[in-house]
Amino acid sequence: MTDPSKNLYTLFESRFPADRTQIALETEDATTYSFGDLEIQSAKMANALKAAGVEPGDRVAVQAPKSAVALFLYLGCLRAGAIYLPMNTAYKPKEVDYLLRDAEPSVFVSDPDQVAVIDVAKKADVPRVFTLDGKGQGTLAEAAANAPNNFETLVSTADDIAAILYTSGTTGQPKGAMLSHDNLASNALTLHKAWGFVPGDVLLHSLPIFHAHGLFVALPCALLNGSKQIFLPGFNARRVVERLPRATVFMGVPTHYVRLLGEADFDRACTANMRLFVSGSAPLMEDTFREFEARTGHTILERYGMTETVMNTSNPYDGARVPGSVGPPLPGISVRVCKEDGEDLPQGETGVLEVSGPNVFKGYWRNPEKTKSEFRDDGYFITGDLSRIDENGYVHIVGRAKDLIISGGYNVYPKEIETALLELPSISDAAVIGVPHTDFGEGVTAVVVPEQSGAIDEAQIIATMKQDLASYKVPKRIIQVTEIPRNTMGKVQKNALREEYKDLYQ
Ligand code: MCA
Ligand code: AMP
Repeated sequence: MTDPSKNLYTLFESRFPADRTQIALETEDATTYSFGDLEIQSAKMANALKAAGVEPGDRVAVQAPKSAVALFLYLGCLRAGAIYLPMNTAYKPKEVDYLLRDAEPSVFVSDPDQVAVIDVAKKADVPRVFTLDGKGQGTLAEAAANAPNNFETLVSTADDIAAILYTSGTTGQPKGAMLSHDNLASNALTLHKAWGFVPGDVLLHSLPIFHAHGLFVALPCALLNGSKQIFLPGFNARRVVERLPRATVFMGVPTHYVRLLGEADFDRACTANMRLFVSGSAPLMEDTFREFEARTGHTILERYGMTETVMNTSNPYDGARVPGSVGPPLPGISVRVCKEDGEDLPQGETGVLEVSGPNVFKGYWRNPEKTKSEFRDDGYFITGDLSRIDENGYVHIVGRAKDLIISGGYNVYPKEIETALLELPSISDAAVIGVPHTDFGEGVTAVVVPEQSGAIDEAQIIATMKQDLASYKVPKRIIQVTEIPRNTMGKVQKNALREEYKDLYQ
């Protein structure tokens, strides 16, 4: 589908407008950067990385706030053939430490304010540590400013790895999903076409750029279209509402849509210029879909994907967008519903969704066993999502075979949180569940048995957990019980707990 001699950046650049003075980015303070600036600044970044000793295939780990310069860094990595490894800015030093030791990057870029994280990187013997702040300033920006303006983008083969994104697992530690230039290029071209991008589109980009949604779905559609992006440092409903009249496309997680509906002036007038709203990363509630339609006249287009596969299915741009469904597979991508043992199920039955196509990643970093266990012999990747395919070929995600909570579009694996709880001397048993939450979709919730009789200090436990865990992972509530319900096999009855606490955040 894509020219294998092309680096993903080269593909983007081939779609930049001939007039390179056209605006590519407008930041929150109304600073603008042209497509010519993207070329020059990404070349400077590539040169700065090379001067810092980065060789093709080296990892460049980044935990920096979103900014235009952070985007130049991503593009510079692609151009230099380095593997871009973004980290959630909420990760605490202990979480960053694990990723650095696993990925062994040759460069780490950190927010200068994160002194403890920088310390961790030095102790992990990362050869070069640079800083980059939310204003795009720091030692990396200085190095780039002094670097040459031109860089010959490395010719990549289709299978060269462009990025590693870590995803946590149901059992163990986070694992790095390796995505090739071709995985990303093929998916970007497919989405750009499927979602009907046209000249003049303006993308309002308020997603983080450390996850697939903001980095591999939203961003490349705009770059391939030669479109301007209104590039906000994060999602803020008010700031989005203020800028929507100048945009045509918005992509967000369901929490973003719930919060937009909370703004009194979010209505038909404010969205009159909009062509497309896309939702994903977590299930969009039918109520949200309907209220959105009633308020704005727009139907949200829901799609479905994973870090390991980028996008798999999408409701149609032209045609029925069915609430509660994530649409048919995208062109060139095949899906099937199987039993846990891999046997195909007849159409209409519920099982685990498996996917195959040029979008499917190359495996987990330095983890061939894990890679093997998540693929079938015929190359299909096992998503762990329980699904059904209806008579029109539309996929419905009806649950998860994996023990996973999705809170505000971020994945939280109960096992990791349960392990952290059980390390606390005050807790003898723990189960972590997700229950309906009006803002985050699911609220991370812990049910614990104290070590000794007497009340636990909920606020104290939450504060302690936040020292080592990104705070979105930390339970919003910790409920004390005398016993955790288990079946005869000793397995925690999470369904019973979810039922019992289903109204906790309503
Ligand atoms: C922030 N907080 C959260 C979350 N985000 N708690 C639970 N779940 C969350 N998602 C907590 C913080 O820990 C903090 O708690 C408090 O809220 C304020 O933090 P702040 O950062 O100011 O929050 P916010 O700006 O309101 O952020 C909420 C958000 C954000 C806008 C919904 O989480 C967001 O943009 N999410 C999008 C995630 C995303 O892009 N996912 C795509 C994954 P405290 O005060 O206690 O410290 S890619 C993917 O899933 C696949 C590939 C796909 O299909 O797209
Ligand atoms: P991750 O790749 O770790 O960010 O998370 C991917 C997971 O998010 C998928 O396996 C699904 O469980 C979930 N997901 C993504 N998009 C949707 C959607 N539209 N509806 C339901 N679940 C979704």
